[in-house]
Amino acid sequence: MKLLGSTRSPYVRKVLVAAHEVGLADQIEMVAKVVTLVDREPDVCAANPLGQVPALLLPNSQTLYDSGVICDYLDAISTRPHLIPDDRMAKVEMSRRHAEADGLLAGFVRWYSERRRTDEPLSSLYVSVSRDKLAHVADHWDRQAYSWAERPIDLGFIAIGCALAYGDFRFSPEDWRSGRPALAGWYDIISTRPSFVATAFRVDG
Ligand SMILES: N[C@@H](CCC(=O)N[C@@H](CS)C(=O)NCC(=O)O)C(=O)O
Repeated sequence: MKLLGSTRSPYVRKVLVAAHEVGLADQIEMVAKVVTLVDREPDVCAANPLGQVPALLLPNSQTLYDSGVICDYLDAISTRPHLIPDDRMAKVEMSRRHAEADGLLAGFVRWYSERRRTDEPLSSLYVSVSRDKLAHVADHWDRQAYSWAERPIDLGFIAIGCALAYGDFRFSPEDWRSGRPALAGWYDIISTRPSFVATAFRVDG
């Protein structure tokens, strides 16, 4: 399987962490593709009509996207304990955490592009709204994180770990840990798992 993606994309990292956790990382070859909303890439656009990474090319020429669908697929073909619960209500609860993390990531990615824009100065309203969203989501997680360490890893926890890691990678001055000891303590545990260590963000791919 070929994964079109970049080592600086949090969505790609989510897929890679999931692949490690379900024992399929060695079956995935990463093909480096860096894209942004305004920097399109022909191979990525050919694989995914949205022009986004990650996109997974399967040996039968099928292509899968987005990151959640790819994780679903990897979970389905794995013989290891699953990242997506079989129990329907447990799956709903997991999907909510996944959606929160993906929502925060979407905000981060937009905020990062806004910060890099050179044609006009950064909008202070835009920054304050983005900062506010980060605070609300991180506070919400901090209220629950004291019990997370005892729970098995799943796709929702992987997504939250990747979102916080992206906060460190691109927004370290925002210091999401400050005043959130439960969340920081939980992140210290999840981020030392081999799957997270093996997939650290890098700016060279
Ligand atoms: N919902 C998508 C989001 C993926 C995404 O936004 N990827 C970014 C890179 S981190 C991208 O490809 N941006 C280019 C674009 O949006 O056109 C997923 O979960 O895979």
